Amino acid sequence: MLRTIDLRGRELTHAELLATVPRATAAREEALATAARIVDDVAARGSEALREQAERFDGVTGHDIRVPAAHLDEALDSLDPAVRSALEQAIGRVREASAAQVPAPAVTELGPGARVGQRWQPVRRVGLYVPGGKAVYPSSVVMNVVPAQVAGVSEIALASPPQRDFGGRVHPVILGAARLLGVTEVYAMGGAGAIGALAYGVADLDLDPVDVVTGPGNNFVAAAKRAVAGLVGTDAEAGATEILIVADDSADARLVAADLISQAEHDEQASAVLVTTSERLASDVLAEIAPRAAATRHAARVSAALTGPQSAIVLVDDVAAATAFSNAYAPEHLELHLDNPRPDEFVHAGAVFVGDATPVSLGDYLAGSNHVLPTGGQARYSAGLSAATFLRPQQVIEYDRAALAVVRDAIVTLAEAEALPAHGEAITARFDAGGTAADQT
Ligand code: HSO
Ligand code: ZN
Repeated sequence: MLRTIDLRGRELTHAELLATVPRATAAREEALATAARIVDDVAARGSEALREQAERFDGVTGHDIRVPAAHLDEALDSLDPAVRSALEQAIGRVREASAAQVPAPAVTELGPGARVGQRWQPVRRVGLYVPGGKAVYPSSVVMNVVPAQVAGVSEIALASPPQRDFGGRVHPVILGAARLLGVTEVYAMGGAGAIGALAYGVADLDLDPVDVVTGPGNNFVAAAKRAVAGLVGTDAEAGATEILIVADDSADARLVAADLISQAEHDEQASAVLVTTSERLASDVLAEIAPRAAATRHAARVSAALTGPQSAIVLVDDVAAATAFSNAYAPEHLELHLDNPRPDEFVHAGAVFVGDATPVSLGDYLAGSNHVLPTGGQARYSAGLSAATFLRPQQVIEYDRAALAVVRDAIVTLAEAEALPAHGEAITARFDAGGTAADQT
């Protein structure tokens, strides 16, 4: 099932570690050219291209790309009450935790009359992508929409693939979740084409271009976000799921196996990695995982993910080596099953789940944290979706003349050092005889 990588007794440099961590990046690189072509086609031909793509990729024709309001209302009315209640609980918790992600405005006084303020401006219009291929993710509606609303975004457009089994409509639970959150601008479009449509807009659908595109998706969605980055803002790439578990001999093999399988269930490309100091745990997990994986509903997908080169059990000498491995890997999800967990030392991870009562599935739905997280090592430099994704820090500068006089000479000096004398003259003009500031120097 899972292959074993034995790093015991080996002192690896950071660069060697980076080369050793198992990853499934090849498919993503291959998707780049295809995704860019699909995005360009939508930019050039709009809804005509979207319809061709829906036929080709989703097996759907003649559907409403812009979801009529009546379909959203219908979906909300027919939501299973238990699902509605679970969604409401998730919404409440994510809303509460996201509120803490909005920084308070601040003003720094750099001297009398010299002020630099920071305020956090929401982007105006966003496009949120909710996948609907191998599985449908109403939970991702919550994870995308709530932080955007908390940030104060005024226009939200949501896209999700048309489903052949539902007459070309977006999956009804996704529609119901959107409507529950008050989102009414929804498009039945999927994959790279949907990302292109959100970024470039589609005139005959009345789809205005957005300022930021976010959301998880397959390799093509991730590649399409790369293709439109620059034209619009994007969140980190949240591709095939990763779980990395760091565990010592105190860990429960049954729980470790269950958690590895839970994320392998998403995709054949999903990565499930156990890094452990305990040979006993490694063999118990191996014994535990095979029957569990065989018995689960998506057994074939789980088995493909666990036997793929991206998944492994890694044996290390000590927790310090496990920490270094995890930081080099920068997993989307990190679980710590350690006698004495020190989460502060795991600095590169999309989200850290501490202790054996905190599985990734909790974060996927109800913890209050966000499940749209960076994959493919991007947690080294980027973060999961949050209210901050939709906010820009903006500086507001205000000096009075006396405060400007304090820094006048330094500005003129630097302007001359850069051979940009007009910069200095813009300062001294304020203090020239007859200038309004002359009396304040
Ligand atoms: N584990 C996925 C999110 C998800 N799981 C949605 C279930 N539904 C990526 O973080
Ligand atoms: Zn999941």
